[in-house]
Amino acid sequence: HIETATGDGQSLYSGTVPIDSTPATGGFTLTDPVRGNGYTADANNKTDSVWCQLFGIGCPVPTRFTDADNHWGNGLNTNRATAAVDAHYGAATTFDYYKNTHGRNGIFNDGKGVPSRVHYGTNYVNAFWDGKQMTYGDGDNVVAGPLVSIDVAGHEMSHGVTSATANLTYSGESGGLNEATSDIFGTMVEFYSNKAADPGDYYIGEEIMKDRPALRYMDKPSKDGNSPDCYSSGIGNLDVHYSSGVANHFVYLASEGSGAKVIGGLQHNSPTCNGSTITGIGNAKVGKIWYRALTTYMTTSTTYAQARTATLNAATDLYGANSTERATVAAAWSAVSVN
Ligand code: ASN
Ligand code: ZN
Ligand code: CA
Repeated sequence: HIETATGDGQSLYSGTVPIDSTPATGGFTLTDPVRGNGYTADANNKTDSVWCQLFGIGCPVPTRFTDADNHWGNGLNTNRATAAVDAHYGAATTFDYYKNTHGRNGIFNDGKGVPSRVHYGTNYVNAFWDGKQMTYGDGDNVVAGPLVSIDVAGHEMSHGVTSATANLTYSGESGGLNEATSDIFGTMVEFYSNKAADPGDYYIGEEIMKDRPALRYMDKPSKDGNSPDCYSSGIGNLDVHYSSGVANHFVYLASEGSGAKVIGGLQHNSPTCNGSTITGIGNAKVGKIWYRALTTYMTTSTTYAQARTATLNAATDLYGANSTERATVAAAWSAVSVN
């Protein structure tokens, strides 16, 4: 039988969190037996060579964490296990969100957990999913701190879900929809986590950023200085992290409605592009609609116009053709100029 152990950890951004670990020499190791043995390891500030990235040759092997008493980290990044607590909790919470909300059994829907590695490189200001595993940099502490917040973890692992489902091509309009899907589910995972230290909001990366309030804003994407709030032709020529803005704005409006309110302690203020007023249906329903659209109707080449149709079809399936939910989806797309 598999012996399991329940510990806890002092995270960087989410306060004290439960940690599922496995007994090992010297105490316990960060392997999660509850979620398909996903594990978290230390990249020891090494980076992947081009040979490693292209051919998987000569890749550095991350070191496993061990802890004698199953109380991990101390809430400070000077303890190397602290970022690992956030990453391990992020992987577990993302796994639980997809399983309990959508009936999806892991990123690949095969019941398996995935590896995460922390402390990648030096002053590395990014986090990424490479098709198999999660990688987190420590940031430079000028632009950003360690990139292990719950919304970033959920964002990156959702790239794996997108690849395994619609597989939206990472350029043009489909690329914007791919990026938006990660912002949408990263945000849903943050709401699912529901921790006082990092409650749900529609900002992306508010915990990690040091030189601005957040990386992106779903209520009004143009707050980042680059993303459009409203659709226009040619949007597919933008960087995918900007063309995502219109779909993020759609999800905000459909969930929370237009106008101003404080959510998770942060000011949100969402204008519509057509002067309409929207009443939201809540993000639980919008998350269900987007997941069904992604997994049932979207393909590699889905455009914004086709995403409108995909979500309308999903809303009809889930709530009925004459439902308030479907009408709100239609109104929210129109409110971001996707008609
Ligand atoms: N953090 C970036 C992102 O997820 C890196 C990448 O994978 N493109 O958008
Ligand atoms: Zn992304
Ligand atoms: Ca957030």
